[in-house]
Amino acid sequence: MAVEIVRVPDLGGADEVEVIEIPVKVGDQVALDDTIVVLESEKATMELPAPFAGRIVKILVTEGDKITAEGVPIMELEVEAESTVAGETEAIPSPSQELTDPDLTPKPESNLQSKAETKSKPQLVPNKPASTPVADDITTALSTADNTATDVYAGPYVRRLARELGVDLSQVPGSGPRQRIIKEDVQTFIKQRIANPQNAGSPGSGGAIPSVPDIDFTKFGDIETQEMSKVAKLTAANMQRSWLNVPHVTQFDDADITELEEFRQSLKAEGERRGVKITPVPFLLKACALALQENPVLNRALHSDGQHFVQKNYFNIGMAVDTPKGLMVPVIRDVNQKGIWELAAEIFELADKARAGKLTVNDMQGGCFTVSSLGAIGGRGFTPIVNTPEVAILGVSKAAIQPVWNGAEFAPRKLLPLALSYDHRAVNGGDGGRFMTRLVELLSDIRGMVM
Ligand code: CAO
Repeated sequence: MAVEIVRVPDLGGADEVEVIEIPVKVGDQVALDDTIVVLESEKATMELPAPFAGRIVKILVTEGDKITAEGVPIMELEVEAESTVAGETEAIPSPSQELTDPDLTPKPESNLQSKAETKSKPQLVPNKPASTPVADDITTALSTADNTATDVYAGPYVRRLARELGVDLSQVPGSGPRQRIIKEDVQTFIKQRIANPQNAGSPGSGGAIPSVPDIDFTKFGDIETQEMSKVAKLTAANMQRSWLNVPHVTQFDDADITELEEFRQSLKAEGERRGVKITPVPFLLKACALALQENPVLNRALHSDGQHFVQKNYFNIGMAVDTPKGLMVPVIRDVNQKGIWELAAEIFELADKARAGKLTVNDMQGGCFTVSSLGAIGGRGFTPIVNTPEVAILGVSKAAIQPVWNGAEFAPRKLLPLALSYDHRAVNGGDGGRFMTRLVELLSDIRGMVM
């Protein structure tokens, strides 16, 4: 037995690589070519294979370590003497072999990567996300994780594992840095599927979804096939995931915004001076944040273990923006702490950035709740789809003046139609009703927003 040091191989031209995954632990027995470490540069991922079979006795790096030069020792492996190849590794002789086995004499300059190299050299393979995390390049539209089969963020090791186990990675939430799917995520996913076979989608379980047949539309007329944008693909994947996973309930109400509108009109001149456009949306965001504070049930997420809720004590709200490339949802942070002018300016800035395709991943992360306003476009109501892992979303339609009975007569009032969709696993009708009632109250009498 000898202990060999595994070192970082040629970095393939990268200035720095990060240790992003260590799929083994001390004591594990590994076979030749088993992946022992996954390294990631700005643009690529590299799996480091075990250069020989053996037992891991020490791991010298941790996830997140940055490595800037080849040759850095990363692991010690205890191997059968005959399974090593002279000159390929640095060997630490075990006490019993120290002076007897010339092949195991320490060779400080040797590089363990070379045996694997002669078989199959670990290579940097194109990786996601790209170095500049701009929404268009990366994988974010409605939610921050792109789990479509071709665009999931996972290394080759995890992809192979998923393939072997028959796991569709687009269904697996990533818990690694930047939502990277790691080995443990695949394992947890399988455990959950075993524990809840009804989720598995097998035909007998009632979970299977019949596919929509392909139709040759040319039989009926002229057609053209258009490439979907990345954002459109992501939106489609995220919508389907939410639609299939979330038991949706939508409830409706109208807020009387007559006074809010008068107040808003009175702010227009000052808005012009400040260079800020005041629309109903900042009032909506503010009212939602306050209603969320008072009804925290809507400000939580379901834990993937099926046993816990994750209660969020911050109030970040996503705002759906209609852009030429598709639907984007930038997030406005700490809405409860911001004033209307500040919110209006931020909405304007983020909506502009979204339309210019310049949102970063950071701009779209961390939402607790989403507001989707079609008020400027029109329509009397719609049922929004929850932006998972959030548990509720507010759909806002176009305000219109309508006759409202005030006890003595019908008076013309401006009513804003609201639709609240929520995940019934996390939010009960009572919670939804209380939230909506409070929201309507706040919008109908904005003095409540400053009290
Ligand atoms: N009822 C009536 N009028 C409304 C309104 C409402 N609910 N909401 C906004 N308006 C008015 C505004 O007041 C503004 O009019 P004035 O200039 O006279 O004040 C006008 O409509 C245009 O507003 P806007 O679009 O410039 O700004 P906004 O703050 O209303 O909306 C944003 C910003 C980003 C939400 C919006 O531009 C947008 O992209 N909406 C679409 C969201 C979407 O696609 N949702 C669906 C998602 S599911 O597919």
